[in-house]
Amino acid sequence: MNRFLLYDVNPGEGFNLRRDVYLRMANLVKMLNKVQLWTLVLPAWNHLYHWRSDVNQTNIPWYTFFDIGSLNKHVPVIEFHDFVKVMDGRPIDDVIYFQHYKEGWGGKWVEKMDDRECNDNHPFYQLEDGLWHWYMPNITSVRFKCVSIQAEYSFLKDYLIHNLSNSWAVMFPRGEQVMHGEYSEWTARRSVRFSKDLVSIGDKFRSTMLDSDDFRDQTVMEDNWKKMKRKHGDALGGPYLAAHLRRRDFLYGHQDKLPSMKAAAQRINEILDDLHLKKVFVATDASGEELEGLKINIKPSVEVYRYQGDKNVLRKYGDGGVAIIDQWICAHARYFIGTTSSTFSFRIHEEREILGFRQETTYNAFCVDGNSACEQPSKWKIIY
Ligand code: GFB
Repeated sequence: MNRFLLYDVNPGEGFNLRRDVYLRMANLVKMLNKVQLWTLVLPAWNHLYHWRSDVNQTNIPWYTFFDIGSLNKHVPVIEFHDFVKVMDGRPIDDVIYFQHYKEGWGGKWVEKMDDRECNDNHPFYQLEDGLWHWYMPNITSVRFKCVSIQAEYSFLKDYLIHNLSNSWAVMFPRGEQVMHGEYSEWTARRSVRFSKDLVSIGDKFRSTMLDSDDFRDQTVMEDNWKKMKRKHGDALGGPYLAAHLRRRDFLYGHQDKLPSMKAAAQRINEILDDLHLKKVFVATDASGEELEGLKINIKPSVEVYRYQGDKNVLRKYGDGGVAIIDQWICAHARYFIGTTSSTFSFRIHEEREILGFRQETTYNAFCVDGNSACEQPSKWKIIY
């Protein structure tokens, strides 16, 4: 029997943490497949808090953003809309709603999970048909329960194989509640490649605006990620500096870590001088007006670029697609500097690690004004 694992993430979480939760679930499915045949159902992308463009951004399949063939080389995956066809009206068996222990962690890390009363309001409700329903159309469940958990994803392997042995499909709506685990996350991470369409839009921007192409930049990739192994220093990068400047809600949540636009421009000027570069690519969620505050403080001899998808790109790939194109361009720069604590910047670090950049050119972050020696991002060395 082919069994299916569905998952989702707390609706408030952003795109790049969701990508991280995918790694945990994919690795769980990897472990399960050593014992039984399991397929991971990719949750359709629905309107996220940060996606503000005036285009329809609901029920977006993963192939819009990622290369499904590459994901499938790590574990069997299926798009949500294809799973709905497989279901053919049949309910799934179990929805397990993970939550914290209400009483806290208890000071000592032990892996555990227990059936508990639900802590929060959740979107699941039982109707007269006896089935559990929620915001996903066309999908119901026979059983629902809340489970308090503190564990790595590997802890769930035995639970799924033994405790839920009769379930053909199980859903974890709060996948972010389980932690990373024993498998090398890098294998799963390497399997998450961007869709060829988005890569090609990013490459076109690199070549027309930034004099950047894979051959000269030493960033040619193998078609099959399993065959790609790079050492630090193999990649050179295009002749531009890339900066990720996270603004908007970060200005409130992380104001102690964010530079003013003036300070960011000063730092950009310094790096450009050091590296003798004349172009800077800025990825940001800042408003146009805020970005002007940066530009006026960058040396006049420097060309400043930002990628903003035209209407067609936005309609087809949404804000998620534009963000990926930004990340792709940042990943190919000679030098990258990002925003402390932003998962958007973290995903760029990983992309550059896969491409084989020297770590000094990747793990850099802007400092808050007045503290030029702030803590820099920790280095996550690729392991093959
Ligand atoms: O990706 P994300 O989870 O990263 O959320 P953080 C930030 C979102 O803002 C991205 C947009 O997914 C994009 O939609 N965004 C940010 C950008 N920077 C850029 C950029 O340079 N270019 C483009 N095109 N879009 C966390 C959130 O954000 O911040 C949490 O996940 C919470 O929900 C926390 O809001 C404060 O880790 O930066």
